[in-house]
Amino acid sequence: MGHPTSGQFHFVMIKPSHYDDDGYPIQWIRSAIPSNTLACLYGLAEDARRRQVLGPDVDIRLHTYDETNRRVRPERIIRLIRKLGGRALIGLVGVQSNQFPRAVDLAQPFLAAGMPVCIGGFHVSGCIAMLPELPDDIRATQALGISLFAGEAEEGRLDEVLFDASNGKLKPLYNHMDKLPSLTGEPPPFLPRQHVQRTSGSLSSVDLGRGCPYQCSFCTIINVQGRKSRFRSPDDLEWIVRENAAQGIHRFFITDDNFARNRDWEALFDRVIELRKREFPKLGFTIQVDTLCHKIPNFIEKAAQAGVRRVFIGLENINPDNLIAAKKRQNKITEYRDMLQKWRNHGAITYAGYILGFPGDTKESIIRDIEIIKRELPIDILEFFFLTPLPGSEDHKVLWQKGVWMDPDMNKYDLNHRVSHHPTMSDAEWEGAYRAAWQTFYTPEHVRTIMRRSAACKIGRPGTTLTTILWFYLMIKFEGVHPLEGGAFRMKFRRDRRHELKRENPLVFYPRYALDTAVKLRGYWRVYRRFKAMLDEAEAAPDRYSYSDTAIAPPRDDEFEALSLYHETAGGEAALARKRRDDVIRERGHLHEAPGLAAGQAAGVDP
Ligand code: B12
Ligand code: SF4
Repeated sequence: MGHPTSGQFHFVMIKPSHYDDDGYPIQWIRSAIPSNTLACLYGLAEDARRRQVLGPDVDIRLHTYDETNRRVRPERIIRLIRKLGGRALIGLVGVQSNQFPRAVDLAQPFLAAGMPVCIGGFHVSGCIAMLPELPDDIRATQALGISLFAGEAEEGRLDEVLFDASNGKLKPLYNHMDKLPSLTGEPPPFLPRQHVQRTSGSLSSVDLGRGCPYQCSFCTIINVQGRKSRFRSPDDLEWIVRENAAQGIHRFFITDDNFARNRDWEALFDRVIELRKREFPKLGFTIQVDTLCHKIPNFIEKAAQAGVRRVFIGLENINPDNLIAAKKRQNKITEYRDMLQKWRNHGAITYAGYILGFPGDTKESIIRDIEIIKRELPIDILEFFFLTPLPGSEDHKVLWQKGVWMDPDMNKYDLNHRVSHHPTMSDAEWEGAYRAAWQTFYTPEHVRTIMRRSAACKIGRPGTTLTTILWFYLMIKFEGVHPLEGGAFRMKFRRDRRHELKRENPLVFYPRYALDTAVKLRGYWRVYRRFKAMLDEAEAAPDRYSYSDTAIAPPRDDEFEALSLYHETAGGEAALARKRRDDVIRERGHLHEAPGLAAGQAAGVDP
C-alpha cells in the first residue's frame, strides 16, 4: 500500500437505530447497553490509526455515534468534516435487518455530499450467507453507490476498506464470508467512557467469542459467524478489564450468543476470578447461555465466582414438539428446573427468551404454557419474541425459496412485529397472543411472587430484580418497543421521520409529544410505587426466608409425575420417556455424559 494522501482522514462510525410504528427512530437520552459492534469497530479502527495504515502523513480521526442514545444529524457531520478538511468514510456499522431502512436513509445526505458510505452487519452478511442472489433492498442500495461489507472486519480487513476510501476507490462489495477470522490477539472491543455514559451507566460490552455449535432453524448467528467456537484469549480479556477499569467501568455485558459453548470459557473465567481476587473486586458480568450449561462441570460455580450476576437463557419454548420443529433438540424441558434453580442458588438473575408462533402454538396453548412457567419454573424475567424468519436464518431461506409471503418492510424485523403468517392462527390471533403473553406473565400477582422468591434467597438481589422487571414492564406497557430496544426518556425529532411518511405539523407534533411524555411519566411513577410496595412487603415479610413454592422448592420425588410441565405440554410425555430411557442407560454405565453435548464440547467437536 502506498501513501494515498496527506492530512486527515475521518472514519465516521454510526450504529443506526430503527423506526417505531410512527416512523420516528427509537432513541433515548440513555439507552440500555452500549453497542458491542461499535466497540469492536472502534477497537479495530484505533489500532489501524496507531499503525498508521494510511501512511505516516495521514492522521486518521475517529468519530462514533450510537443513534439509540444520540441524534445523528448528517448535515452537521458533513459540515464538521468539511471544516476539519480531508477525506472521509461513513461507516454504518452493525446494521441489523430492522435497521437497514434507517441506515439507507442516513446514508443519503452523505452520498449527496460526495462522501463514500459503507454498510456492514448482519443484514448484509446474513443475506449473502444464505441466499442465492442479493435481495432487492440490498441491490437498490448498491445502485445508490453504497458499498457493502459482508463478514467480519478483523485480521486487517478494515485496513483495506479505509485505504480504498482514502483513495476514493471504495469497492461495491467486500465479501469475506468465505473465511471467519481468528479473534485471538485481534484488537479487542473498546469504547471510550463518554459513550458508556450515554447508556445505563457503568456497563460496557465485549465479545469474548463468536460461533455456536447448534443448528436452531430460526438462528442467523451460525450462518454468519459459524458453528465453530472462536475466542479471545485471557490476555485480551485482562486488557479489556484493565482499560475499562482505568475509566471507572467494572461491569460488562459479554455478548457471545452462547458463552457456555465458548471453548475457552474456563480459562477466561479463571482469569477474571484471579483479577477479582487481586485487584478488581467490583467486576461483574452478564452472559448468554444455553439450557444445558449446568451440565458442564463447574460452569455455573466458576461463573458465580467470576461475578456473573445476570444470565440470558435461550429457553425458547416448553413444548418439546415445538423445539424439535425448530431443530432446537438440545433444549430438554426435563433439565429446565435444575438449570434455573442452580443459577438462582448462585445468586444470578435469570432472563429467559421465549418464542411465540411455532407451528403447534395456539393462543390458548401459549397462555397455558405461561401459566405453567409461572408456577413451575423460577424465572425472573421472561421475554417474548415473534418467531421471525430473520434474513440469515434457515427459516428465512426456506420461505424465500418457496416464495412464501414475508413482510417486505425490513424495519419490522425486530421480533416485536409479525412478519409472516402462522399456519393455523390468523394474523390477528397471533398478534393478540403475543400481547396476551406479556400481560399473562407480568401480572401484579406474579410480580409479587417473583419478589417473594428473590427475597427468600439469601444471596438474591430483590432490589435489582425489581429494577429489571420495571425496565421490561414499562417498555412494553408505555413505550411500545421491545425491552431489548428500550432506554430511559424517549427522544423524538420531527424532522427525522421516515421519509415515506409525511412530516408532521409542529403544532400537532410537539403538543402530542409533550402530552405523551407527561402521561408516560405519570404511568411510570404509579407502576414504580406499586411494585416498590411489593418489594418492601417481600423484604419485611416475617416468613421472608422460609417462603417457598413449586418453582423454587428443591426437586421432589414425584417431580416428573406431578408437574404440568411434563404432562400438559405438546411432546412433554415423550420428552419424559426419553429422559427415563437415558437415565436407565446411564445407570447401566453406557452413557457417561449429557447426551452428545458435554461429550462433544470436551472433545472440541461440534455435536
Ligand atoms: C449483543 C446483541 C444485542 C444487544 C445490543 C447491544 C450490545 N451490547 O451490543 C441487545 C441485547 C440490546 C440486542 C438487541 C437486539 N438485537 Co441483537 N444481537 C446481539 C448479538 C448477540 C451480538 C452483536 C455483536 O456484538 N456481534 C459481534 C459484532 C462484532 O459482529 P457484527 O455486528 O456482525 O460486526 C462485525 C461485522 O459485521 C463487521 N461490520 C459491521 N459493521 C460494519 C461496518 C463497516 C463499515 C465495516 C467495514 C465492517 C462492519 O465488522 C464487525 C467486526 O467483525 C447479535 C448476534 C451476534 N452474534 O452478532 C444479536 C443480533 C445482532 N441481534 C439481533 C436482533 C434481531 C436484535 C433485536 C432487533 C431484537 C430483540 N428484540 O432482541 C434488538 C435490537 C436492538 C438494537 N437497537 O440493536 C439479530 C439481528 C438479525 C438480523 N438479521 O437482523 C442478531 C444477529 C441475533 C439474532 N437473533 O439473530 N442485541
Ligand atoms: S443456541 Fe442460540 S446461538 Fe446457538 S444456534 Fe441456537 S439460537 Fe443460535
